[in-house]
Amino acid sequence: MSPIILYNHDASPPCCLVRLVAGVIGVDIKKVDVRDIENGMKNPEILKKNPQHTVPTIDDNGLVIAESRAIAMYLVSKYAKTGSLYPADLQKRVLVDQRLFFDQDLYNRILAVCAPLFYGKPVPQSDADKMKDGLDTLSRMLDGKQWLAGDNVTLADYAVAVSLATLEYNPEFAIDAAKHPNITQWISRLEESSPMYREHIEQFFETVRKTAEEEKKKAQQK
Ligand SMILES: N[C@@H](CCC(=O)N[C@@H](CS)C(=O)NCC(=O)O)C(=O)O
Repeated sequence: MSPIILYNHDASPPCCLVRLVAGVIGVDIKKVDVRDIENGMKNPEILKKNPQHTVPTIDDNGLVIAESRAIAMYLVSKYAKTGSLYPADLQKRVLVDQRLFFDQDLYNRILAVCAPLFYGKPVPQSDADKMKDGLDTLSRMLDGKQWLAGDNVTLADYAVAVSLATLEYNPEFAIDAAKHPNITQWISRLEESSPMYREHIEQFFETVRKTAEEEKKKAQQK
């Protein structure tokens, strides 16, 4: 058995989710860093593997999977020692699934307030409003709850936390603890839940800050 290959970019939030989950469950991955994120996944050989030409993509001994949340579900289902991150019980699992689908939408809203930075453009008010509406929804989901789906940390918590970490690209939209205490308290709980989580998320924050600075400079030079 060869190690699992991860087509990766360190500044990519969905890649961060895969690295984080692999780290927490203790599965070895071999990173293949795709430096040019726009073009690097577009050669014919890679396109045959992943027509979406996105990172993250994994290749587990010939089984190729794209989409970070699908990869995370697969890794936990196949390699985790316990099922708590993605429970086998259908009634518990569907709650995690629901939040993971919610996260895809939330991530797109977050991306819409971060991506303009790469082009030196302002954030349209409608996108800012949609993102804030997403945070309000998340805050309601966490009302009176420790975790997003059930009584313990699940993939849903990790996925949404990584989406929120993406806001570091545009700190103007950082979570306001006074407005969203449910969210900031839940983030603190996650940080306390596992040293591996903390390690990955801190590394990601650092990479994002560095990348955001570089992109800002590039946009100013255009
Ligand atoms: N929904 C996908 C999104 C993946 C995605 O958009 N990845 C970006 C990098 S963060 C990418 O590969 N962009 C290059 C492209 O789309 O060609 C996931 O969660 O894996």
